[in-house]
Amino acid sequence: QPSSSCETHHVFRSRLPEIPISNHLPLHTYCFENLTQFPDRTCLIVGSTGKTYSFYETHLLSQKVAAGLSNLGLRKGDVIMLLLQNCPEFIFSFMGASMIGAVTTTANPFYTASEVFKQLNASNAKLIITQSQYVDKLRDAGDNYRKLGEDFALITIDDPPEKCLHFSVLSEAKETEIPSVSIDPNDAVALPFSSGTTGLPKGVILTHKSLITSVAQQVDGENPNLYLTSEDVVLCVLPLFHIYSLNSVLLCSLRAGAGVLLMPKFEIGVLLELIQRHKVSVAAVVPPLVLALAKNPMVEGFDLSSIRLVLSGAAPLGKELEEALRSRVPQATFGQGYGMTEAGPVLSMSLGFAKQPFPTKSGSCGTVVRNAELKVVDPETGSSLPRNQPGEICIRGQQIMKGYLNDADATATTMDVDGWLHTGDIGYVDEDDEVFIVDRVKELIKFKGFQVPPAELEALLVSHPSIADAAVVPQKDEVAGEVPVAFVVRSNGFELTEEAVKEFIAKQVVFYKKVHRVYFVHAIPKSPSGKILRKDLRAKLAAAACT
Ligand code: 4UW
Repeated sequence: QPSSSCETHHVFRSRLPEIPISNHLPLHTYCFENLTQFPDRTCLIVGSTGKTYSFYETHLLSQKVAAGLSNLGLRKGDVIMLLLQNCPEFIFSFMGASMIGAVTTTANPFYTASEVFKQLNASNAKLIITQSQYVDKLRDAGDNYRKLGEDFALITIDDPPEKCLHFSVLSEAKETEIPSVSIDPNDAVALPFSSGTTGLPKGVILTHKSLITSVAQQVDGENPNLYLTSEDVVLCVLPLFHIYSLNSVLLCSLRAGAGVLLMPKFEIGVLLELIQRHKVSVAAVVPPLVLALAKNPMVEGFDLSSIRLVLSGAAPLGKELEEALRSRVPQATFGQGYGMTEAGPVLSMSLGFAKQPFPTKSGSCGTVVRNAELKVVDPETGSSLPRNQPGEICIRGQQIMKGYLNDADATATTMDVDGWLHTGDIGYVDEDDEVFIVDRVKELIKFKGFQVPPAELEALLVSHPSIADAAVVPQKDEVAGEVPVAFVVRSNGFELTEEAVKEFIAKQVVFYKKVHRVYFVHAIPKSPSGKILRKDLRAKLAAAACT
């Protein structure tokens, strides 16, 4: 497309035609819009008990929870936090909150107290829905944090400990008591946290419009990019608190009428048994799960012939692993999706999953979703690049976030004035419109697809009295993909061991943010403006690995 200047703009689009998207609706209305076509179909299967909920029941329970939340005083715009492993209550709460115009922030139940409270404070959540085993850590926050009973209430889905309510206060409310609220498409509905391209975790404002657009880009239209039907059973073992599972597994399945098999955690034996028993047809996975399915000898003992699609994403996947998986489940179509929380989250998805599929190449992360634009820019000049030239991937469309919560600066550095979201990923688009990711220029470290923000670990490290300065960078790891390692400058005259540093961090963070190695150095390399030269440190690691 020629532009007003002499410069050429290279913008890539889907091979699928644009479609009309009902993103004027509230998210729950859109997701349950086709309900009358399959009210009695199984919507949710609880893997551990075999209990099921039909689409009708799932909708009704979501309505009851909506009324219950309202009875507790929650109003439009208020935030609730879900601190849950995958379970049906997660779905009823998320959809119920949407029905009263409330916003859900999701967090990892394995977070330490300080990690939970940082998010609780930043999101201003008034209610946490969790499991009793996580309550103890929420009782005594430090003075800087919100207080149970005063600032926020706790509901548990199992036997409530002292000062907690049971989930039945929500699920046994009368669905007729839902207040009528008017919801604007630009109102927030979900508030996942992500560190984006730099800094600490921030609330990512996803609106009704963004999430509907993203789901529609995947499962709507005559030839959906991700073809799901009411005959499908979709594996939900990836945590719903992460946007990948929330959007591409849960919301897409609700919209398309597919059943969702809920597993609270990953255990290979249980997983294989459940795939066989419930005839899972669509498996949404991350690279470490691909590794397990491709390499674990237990797989041979199970019938996985029901699987027709395997979708991987959230971290890079090696070609060799992809090939190994293909030979284990030869009948299945394998492909990747590429997502980023801020992008709503899907940027690209394999067209091998379409109703009328396209051929795809190994290593590809799919093709940009429909009703969106993708460009690849030269990080130095900012100009867009043609096919097969790697640069920073940018995306534009109605699915992307509204912005970061209370952080105009971070929003402005991530989304430019023309509406392009800059991902911090380096990749290219080939002659068949397939996207390949080759590097990551942002700080973010990904451990098995989980976000590890270096800035968070650096802040903890320099809070140690014997540490003068610190930097955290990724080191390649065969199982996790990447692990965080630290470069540490000791304060003058202090003895400090690697073990002591590791332990200091380990007790403050969730397991995947633990520092795996500590390298003591005399100074952290920095640019004249004081920015850590992470590239230099990564190069140092790579060089050390070769010697
Ligand atoms: N290859 C290489 C990939 C890939 C990747 C992501 O935690 P976040 O913010 O978000 C995600 C979301 C993933 C996702 C969502 C919905 C979906 O359908 C899907 O397809 C399977 C995936 O991970 O981390 C964002 C960062 O994670 C990296 C990349 O650096 C991105 O900016 N990443 N997917 N296929 N890297």
